[in-house]
Amino acid sequence: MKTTADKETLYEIASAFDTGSEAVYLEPFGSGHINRTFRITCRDGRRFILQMISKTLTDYPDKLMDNIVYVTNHLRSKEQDPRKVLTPVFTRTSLSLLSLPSGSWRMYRYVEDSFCPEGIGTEEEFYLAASAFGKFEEQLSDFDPSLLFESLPDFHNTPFRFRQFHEALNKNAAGRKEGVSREIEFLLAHEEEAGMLQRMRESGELPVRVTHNDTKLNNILFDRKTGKPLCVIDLDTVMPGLSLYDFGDAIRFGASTASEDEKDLEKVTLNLHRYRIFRKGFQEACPGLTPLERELLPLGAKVITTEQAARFLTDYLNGDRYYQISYEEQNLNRTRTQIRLVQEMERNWAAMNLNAEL
Ligand code: ADP
Ligand code: GN1
Ligand code: MG
Repeated sequence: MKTTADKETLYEIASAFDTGSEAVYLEPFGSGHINRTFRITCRDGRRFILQMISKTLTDYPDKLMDNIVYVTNHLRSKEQDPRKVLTPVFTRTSLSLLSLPSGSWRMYRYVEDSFCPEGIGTEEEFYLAASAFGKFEEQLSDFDPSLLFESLPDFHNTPFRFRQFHEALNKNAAGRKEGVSREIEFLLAHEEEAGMLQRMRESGELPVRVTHNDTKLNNILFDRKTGKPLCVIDLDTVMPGLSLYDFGDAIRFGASTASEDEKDLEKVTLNLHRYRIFRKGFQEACPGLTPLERELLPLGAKVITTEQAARFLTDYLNGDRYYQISYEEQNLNRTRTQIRLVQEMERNWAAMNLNAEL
């Protein structure tokens, strides 16, 4: 939002939605890597989130919004408190998505008196996040996953992510391949193991469920007054998937001792205590997990972290086309932290697999 003209356009976009009164204030909001998010304040004081869905995300933003409407309707049938379910706001012509040449826009009710924990959050917040993501899955366990459109096909299909990585290596579009041979070697050595979950999904050993697929802590809104989770947000990736993806991605992000783009790799390790409390919270909130799913939770963390390293390196090799970056080597730094985290998981593998005290 650089110029006044941009701002005027944004107000026009906001006015297409059924907000009840006119938007009088608008500001960029949040710190996601993919979408552009704004917070709108209307004349009557009510606030909303206006988001442009990134063009890199999907060719079918309308179907993605259908998914979000189905899922939030289902959750709302199980929750009395409106602050506990993300609520889409429709356009004045009753559409969940506004398609414009600038992109695809949507709106949500802003959840007042809420916050997203900073970074990885406190231990308490991380434990509560496990309950919230677990409850989200549990509440959707009676929703038929096949009713959802696979809006981001192969999102956590790790062999597919590795195929994209191989393509990026072959093209070497940004001429960066030569500088990252150690990272490439690490990923190639882990490719076989990283494909295990997808193979077990295909063979039917692991059940396909409705999953969130992007379980970073900042995708949960907490209540500012009580400190308890209110609702799960960022539902773009809600699709048929594996529980192990949701568990694994949360560990990847929230049990690391350093930020995703930390340059000093000595700071990156796995906080086993945080790993255990998240595992405890997730298992408690998801009583329907099968014995095999429970057993493979550590592998979920390792696979998703390896996959994320491959995704970041792919984007680096392609010239930073997918993840927003704020400096030149950010995707490489992100790759390196993920690789270090996988190594730290390997070092702590026995402890990660010990489920005795849970
Ligand atoms: P991204 O895909 O870019 O991460 P999110 O949907 O997670 O986008 O939104 C970005 C940020 O905006 C969130 O981390 C949160 O701080 C804020 N946010 C999103 N939706 C709401 C909402 N309904 N109420 C309050 N804050 C919200
Ligand atoms: C993206 O949008 P955000 O920042 O919550 C990405 C996730 C990655 C994450 C890495 C739709 O999440 O898959 O794990 O960055 N989301 C999408 O930080 O690709
Ligand atoms: Mg987000």
